[in-house]
Amino acid sequence: MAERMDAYWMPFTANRQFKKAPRLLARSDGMYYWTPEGRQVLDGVAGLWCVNAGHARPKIVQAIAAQAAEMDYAPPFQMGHPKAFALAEAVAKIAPAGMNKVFFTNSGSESVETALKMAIAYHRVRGEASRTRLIGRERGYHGVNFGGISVGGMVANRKMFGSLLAGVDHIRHTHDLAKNAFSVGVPEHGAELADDLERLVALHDASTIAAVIVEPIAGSTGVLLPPKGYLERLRAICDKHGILLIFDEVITGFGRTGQPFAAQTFGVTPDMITCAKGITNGAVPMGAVICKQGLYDAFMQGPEHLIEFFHGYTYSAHPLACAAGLATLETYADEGLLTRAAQMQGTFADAVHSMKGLPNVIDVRNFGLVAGIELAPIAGQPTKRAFDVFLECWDKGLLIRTTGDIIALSPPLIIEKSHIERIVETLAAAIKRQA
Ligand code: PXG
Repeated sequence: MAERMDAYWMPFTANRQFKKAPRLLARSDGMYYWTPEGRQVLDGVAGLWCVNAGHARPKIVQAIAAQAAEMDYAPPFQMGHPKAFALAEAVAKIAPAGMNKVFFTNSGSESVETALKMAIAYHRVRGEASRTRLIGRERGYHGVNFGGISVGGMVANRKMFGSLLAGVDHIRHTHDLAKNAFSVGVPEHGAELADDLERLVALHDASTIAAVIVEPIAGSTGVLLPPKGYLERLRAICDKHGILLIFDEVITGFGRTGQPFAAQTFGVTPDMITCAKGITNGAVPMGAVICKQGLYDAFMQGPEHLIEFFHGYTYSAHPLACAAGLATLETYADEGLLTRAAQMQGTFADAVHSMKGLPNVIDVRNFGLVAGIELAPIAGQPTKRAFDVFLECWDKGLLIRTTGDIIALSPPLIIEKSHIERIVETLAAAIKRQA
């Protein structure tokens, strides 16, 4: 096995450790994966926050197969195909009111780059070319491209890669265990952290700032929830200073929080939403930027024969992705999955909060069908305790995700109570074993 694994340089993986003891997945259906040996593994993380309708859904499988046979590829520049328009319309229909323009990409990272470029260009086409500064947040994750890691706030993702984008700054993150540990749903304390944006406006001047990008719920950095009132306050400050607000909904989009988008769940409408993952149920790579009519209109000036936005990808609105996306949105609608997290969140919250009191558990937090369980690190060996829990769960037939010493759960939205019970039983036993 070892030689045959040599060629593949695996992403975000401890390659040498993995290749010594590989963890392989070979098949998937519904709530489960199976290993090549046929061992069943319960999916506690919807693949990687993307398989919201569960695996191998027939409608999606058939749509992809049929599209591959009918038309494999169509160029997206100066050409179009019907499913691209249909999917854009379907996405706009479930997006927050007024957000009705959809630009397609192939991943969350590309959606972020697209949104950041749109923001800077938007100000320029309106005659405010000095607004080029981008503001992110500490502990933010916005994918791995240069714009995304520049506005992102994960040191390991940034420190190796030189000087990044110029003209970026960060507001403080909202994670405060001293005040908010074991909150059920959004935490009480910390709305005032949004005022940190006023500090950066005072430092840089609003006339230099194009946009602020935040995740409504930060996923990759360990399920960091927005304090009550925080997102509203951020919106108000952006409005006051003419700054665009971008919600990175790559993980919160498509039902994770109990509404199609977290913007709707939290009642705060940004100027742009970046999304990916759940748009195709993870079955074909795809991302999108959803924006307000006014933002699009600002570009639709000048001679009609000229390209308005010099940006796009060879695979923007790929026919297979569009077919998968349409079938995915139909599946979500048929089964009420975009609001199912709201129905299941009470059961899920009770189950995950039952882990309070287990050894080394210093926080449990939840919203919709997302939970974070934070463990005290082993002295001198950060990340090890959580990763050992991950390995133990894998051995016992449960897939979870860890970041630092935080365990994240984000199961498919089709989850039933019995799956929730099995996830929590397996995880609790693994946490106890690592004590
Ligand atoms: N923004 C956010 C908020 C994300 O969560 C991306 C952008 C980038 O998407 P792509 O498709 O380029 O990977 C993400 C991706 C984890 C984990 O462990 C989460 C992501 C990726 C890898 C791991 O939580 N989210």
